[in-house]
Amino acid sequence: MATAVEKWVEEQAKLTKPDKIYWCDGSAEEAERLIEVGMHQEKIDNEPVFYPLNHNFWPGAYLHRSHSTDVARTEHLTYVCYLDKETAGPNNNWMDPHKAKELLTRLSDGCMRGRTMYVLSYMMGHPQSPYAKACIQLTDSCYVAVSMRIMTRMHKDVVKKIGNSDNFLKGFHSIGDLHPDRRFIMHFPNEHFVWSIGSGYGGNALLGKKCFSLRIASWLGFNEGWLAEHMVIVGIEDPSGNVTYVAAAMPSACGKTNLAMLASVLPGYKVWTLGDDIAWLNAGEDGRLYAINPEAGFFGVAPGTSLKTNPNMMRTLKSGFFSPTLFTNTALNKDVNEPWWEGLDGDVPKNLLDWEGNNWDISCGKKAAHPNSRFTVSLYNCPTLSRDFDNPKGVPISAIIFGGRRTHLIPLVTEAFNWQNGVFLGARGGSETTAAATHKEGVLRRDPMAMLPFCGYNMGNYFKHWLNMGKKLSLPPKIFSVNWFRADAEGKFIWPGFSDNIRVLKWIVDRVNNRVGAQKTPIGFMPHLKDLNLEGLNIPENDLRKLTEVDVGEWHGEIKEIKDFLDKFGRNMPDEIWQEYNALAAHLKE
Ligand code: OXD
Ligand code: MN
Repeated sequence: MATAVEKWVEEQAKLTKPDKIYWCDGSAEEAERLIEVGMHQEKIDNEPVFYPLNHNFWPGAYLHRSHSTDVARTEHLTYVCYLDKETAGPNNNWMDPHKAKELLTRLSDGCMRGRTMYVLSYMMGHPQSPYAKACIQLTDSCYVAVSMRIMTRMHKDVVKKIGNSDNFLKGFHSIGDLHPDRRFIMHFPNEHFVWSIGSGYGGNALLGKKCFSLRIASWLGFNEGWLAEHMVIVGIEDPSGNVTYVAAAMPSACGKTNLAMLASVLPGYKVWTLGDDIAWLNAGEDGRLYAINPEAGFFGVAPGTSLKTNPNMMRTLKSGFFSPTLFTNTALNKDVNEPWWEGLDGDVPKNLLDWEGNNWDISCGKKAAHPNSRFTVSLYNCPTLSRDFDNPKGVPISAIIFGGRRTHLIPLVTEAFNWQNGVFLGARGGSETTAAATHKEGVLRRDPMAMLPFCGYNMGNYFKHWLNMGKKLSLPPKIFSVNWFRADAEGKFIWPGFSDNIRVLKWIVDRVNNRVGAQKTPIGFMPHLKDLNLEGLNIPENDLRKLTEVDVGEWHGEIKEIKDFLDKFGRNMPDEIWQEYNALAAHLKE
């Protein structure tokens, strides 16, 4: 008798009519074969899917160029489908599930003709973790199949583990004809199902990532009593050898990957990496909050990555221990066959092909690498990987950090008064937009907990759920906000960022361990400057003050905007958030 997995695969094959169905086993040999297929058989716009790079300097590395209209997440084509619109909330595009299925059935009919359907079976989370989820994704792209092997724990045994049950997350993916008019990333949270067609780009196509681990998982978490968050997980070791675990939420391209493997400038401090993008948070029996990273790889933004900004990522990319490593839409240094991007160490090479494969000249005024060009590389290649990365229980979180890209107003670091105040702090967060999604860059948008594009249900209920999680914890983490991006009058960043961010993390660790005091302000606790280790920095006194100031005049504009945003959620917005809002407004008046 066919299992639930087999039946589902058969149904999808009947609809999509692939030439071949291939069940991936997740092995290294198989990945090599799929790379060969991508170099010599499968094509995108008549171009190979993979180009080998110089393996002397970049072991196991390949370049992939995506379709030129398919280079970022397309939030306007991303939907969640519940029977009613209110469950989706104003933070999501909504479609009736019947209508969505009708539309996608039409678009998927015969979409894999002439192609291979790859069946990927994988775990999000360590297979032995009680918090892990078994998943099956179908795809007709060898790029996606190879990427998923890097990003997840892919193994043929997952099919055995699922056995005859239907307890698995289902993902259907086809590149379709790659036309943006026929591109949809459709989520059916109540069926644990994602249906994605028309894009081969990371966040739209690697369904284990944003689609499962955030949009579907956030809904599972809401119903099952846990949280799926857009967060880095790190352990911060202090000079006594004590490790404090921290989870930090930041919107795309705000430096989460750099934070995840920060090379400390403070002697005796070390950052251990557990994840750079997603955390699943569960209440432990001891009343603490435990985090696992459901992923096993990094899908990071290449531009700006260098030995100066992120030496540990450069080592990760050149490790070759777990192979392959993929580069997507970077430029290519023709002379030496190496990937290149803006911000990489050294001079700009003379003979570059841009991300579309055309000869590039610096005078053209365009970037050679796409601003959202990416690397896909295994976490096991990371020299700072935490020993607890594979711990099925996860790690106990002592601090939660919310960050954003704000050139004005938001101080370097603030600590919430308590859990409820911290949930409000996360809820009122905003950030200036970047190239990770297709929208105008540099515009301020509210992005609560950095989850606006990823919360798979009504955010009013999401805030309620956050408040309830706090009630389950007898030892809740402290909650902080950080902003590395405050600019001076000339628009230059005041704070050096990158490795120097350890100075702020140290203060957070000191607060968590009750080692330092703080000053109380209307928006939360802030450091006394004497408690921030600023040795070796040369920040003018005036600018330093800016990093920790609360400009009441400017805050009046901010809280008006916060109110407009919170109002959108109407009766779904919990009273506690309004209580916090009113308290902040009153404090600012005083
Ligand atoms: C990502 C994103 O790819 O947030 O991680 O866009
Ligand atoms: Mn992300």
